[in-house]
Amino acid sequence: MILYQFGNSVCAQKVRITLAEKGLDWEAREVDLFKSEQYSPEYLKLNPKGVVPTLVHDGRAINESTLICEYLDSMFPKPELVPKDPYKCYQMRLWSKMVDEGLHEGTTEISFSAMFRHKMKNLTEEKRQLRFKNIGDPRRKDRFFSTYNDGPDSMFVLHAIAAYEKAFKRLDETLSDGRNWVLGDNYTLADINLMPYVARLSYLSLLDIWIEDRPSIKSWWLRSQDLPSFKAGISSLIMEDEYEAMLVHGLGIKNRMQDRYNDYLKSLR
Ligand SMILES: N[C@@H](CCC(=O)N[C@@H](CS)C(=O)NCC(=O)O)C(=O)O
Repeated sequence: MILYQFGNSVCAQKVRITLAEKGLDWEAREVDLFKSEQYSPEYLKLNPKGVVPTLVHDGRAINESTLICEYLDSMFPKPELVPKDPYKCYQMRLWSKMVDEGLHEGTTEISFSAMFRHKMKNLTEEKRQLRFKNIGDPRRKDRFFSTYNDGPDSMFVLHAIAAYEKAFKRLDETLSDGRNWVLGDNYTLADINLMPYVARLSYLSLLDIWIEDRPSIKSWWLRSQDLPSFKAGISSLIMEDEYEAMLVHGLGIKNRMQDRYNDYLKSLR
């Protein structure tokens, strides 16, 4: 089993947690996003969107991290991460959908505006333009451009703040009956899909903006970090300098993020 990934990328992290849960052996192939290796003709054959991760299993390429995790669960059913009960399975997929339809882009915008824009500034003009050009997706280009130019003032950062608020509000309500995990006593892909997106905010030191007054989420987050699969899939694979970079860059935008969050909450009243 081969996983095409890029070190600290959030959607590769959820696949790595799932692989660890299933106790599977796999081989990593790094696709350096800052060298635009994701747009090489060979990689585009495996992943036409030019994104990581891609899992190659039995000679077949499987795309989309959420679908990769579900695929792994169908292929290797133990331990069960997708509930058999159809209603619970539907609920699990609603959480995955929320991650894919809002949190994923939100994490990208926040990470770009905090730190990746600085990395992009160090690229040559030619390499930077190649990264912006990507595979001809104007939406993605607009988002990259806006967070590169405007950092935490980008309109897309506001979208990110709103997406996280919606997710944390729902998570808080869900956990308020004292359950340990999103769907009850056992963690499922609903939890695993969320973990990397909460981890990124935490490593950027921005998580408390949303969860300061949400103790149920704080407990869920502590439980998540304790899982051996979380350590194997995320925390033990991040290098010291990456932790340091996330902390420093996150702190650099924290005040502005807090102000924008407060303004957003006021706008809801
Ligand atoms: N929906 C896709 C999203 C994949 C995605 O956006 N991956 C990011 C890394 S987390 C990526 O490869 N970005 C390419 C880039 O930054 O150019 C999935 O879940 O697999």
